[in-house]
Amino acid sequence: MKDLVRPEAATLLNNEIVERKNTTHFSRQVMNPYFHTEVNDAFPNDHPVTTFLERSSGFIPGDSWESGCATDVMFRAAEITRFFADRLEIPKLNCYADPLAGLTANILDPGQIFTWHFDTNDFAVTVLVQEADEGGLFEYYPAIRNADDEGFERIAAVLAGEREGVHTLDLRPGDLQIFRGRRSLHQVSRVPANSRPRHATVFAYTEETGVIGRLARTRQLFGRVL
Ligand SMILES: O=C(O)CCC(=O)C(=O)O
Ligand SMILES: [Fe+2]
Repeated sequence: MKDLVRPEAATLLNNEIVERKNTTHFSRQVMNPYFHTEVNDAFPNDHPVTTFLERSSGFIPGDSWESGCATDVMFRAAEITRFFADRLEIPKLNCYADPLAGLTANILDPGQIFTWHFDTNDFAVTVLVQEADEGGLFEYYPAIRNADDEGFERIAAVLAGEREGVHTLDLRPGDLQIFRGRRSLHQVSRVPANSRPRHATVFAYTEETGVIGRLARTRQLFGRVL
């Protein structure tokens, strides 16, 4: 949704990121689209499970945002979650209850990339609040897998550089998107070394109440658990 967040509000969200940027947990690793980093001998070499690509971005964790700051208000406001639920055609949307992964900002500093992956939350809402000078593009292959078909061949092709089926969004500050990252392979392409950092606010939601992330994933992305 283009320009859903007004320019002055996008600036406010970005300022809240800048104020908390020192709490970002950056990690650099090679991982497969399922966030695994260990070789699995049960799969051949060119299989998505054994294809490891660089992720070098960072997250500002959920406990960096105090209740009542603009980012937190936007994440939790009943009017807004109602609006998202209507767009998704589901009865109700719950804030992802994970204290670190529920409300985050995704930071790509110069040189960084968030490679192809699937999310574990049901729905994510992102607002780009500071764009890179070039690169840092959100790219996705909609519904590349479903409950009956892991789509390994299609995924392997995208990981090898195939562009067919891949959509690229030309996001601008204030654009908001809702996506089902569990089924749609997606990435944020590399931000060049001489660019401004790319900042995106990320709101995670679930259909069930009280959902939290697994310990191993939490350690991997946030460097700690609560
Ligand atoms: O920064 C974005 O636009 C998307 C981030 C993302 O894919 C994620 O946090 O899982
Ligand atoms: Fe994602």
